[in-house]
Amino acid sequence: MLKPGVLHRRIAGEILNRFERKGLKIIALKMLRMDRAVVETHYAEHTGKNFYQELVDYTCSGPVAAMILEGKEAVSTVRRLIGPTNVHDSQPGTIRGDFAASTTLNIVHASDSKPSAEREIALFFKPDDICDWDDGNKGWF
Ligand code: 3AN
Repeated sequence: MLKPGVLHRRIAGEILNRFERKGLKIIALKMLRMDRAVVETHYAEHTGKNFYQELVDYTCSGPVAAMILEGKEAVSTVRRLIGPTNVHDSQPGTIRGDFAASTTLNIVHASDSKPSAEREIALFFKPDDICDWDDGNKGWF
């Protein structure tokens, strides 16, 4: 999920491009504004931490772009492309390493396991929103 800062900064294409050129396949994509209650549930594990309020406010501050990316080892591949949560550990070349200076405002969210991906996909998408397509590239990526 591209958080509001990405849309504000007009870098959505740049970030999508990184997933695409790696060979991940976009099978669903939508823009929406996240409901505050949903965001609070989503980040429930961080309730009470000193960055929680800023995190929730940021995530609700404008539109987000949610997507489903498909590919071999997609969860770990995406996590490597975005870089670690702490932006000071994020290497140049990763999305957070290149575009985020604040860990709380670290501009993207990515599921950290297959079960969390399944739960989060259900939060954003209906089955009809998912467009499974085959370009016949035979795994050349
Ligand atoms: P990730 O987004 O890398 O999966 P989570 O799920 O642990 O990391 O944290 C959710 C979000 O909470 C992060 N994307 C970041 O915005 C914020 N966050 C997590 N840990 C910290 C921290 N120690 N200091 C500031 N913000 C944090």
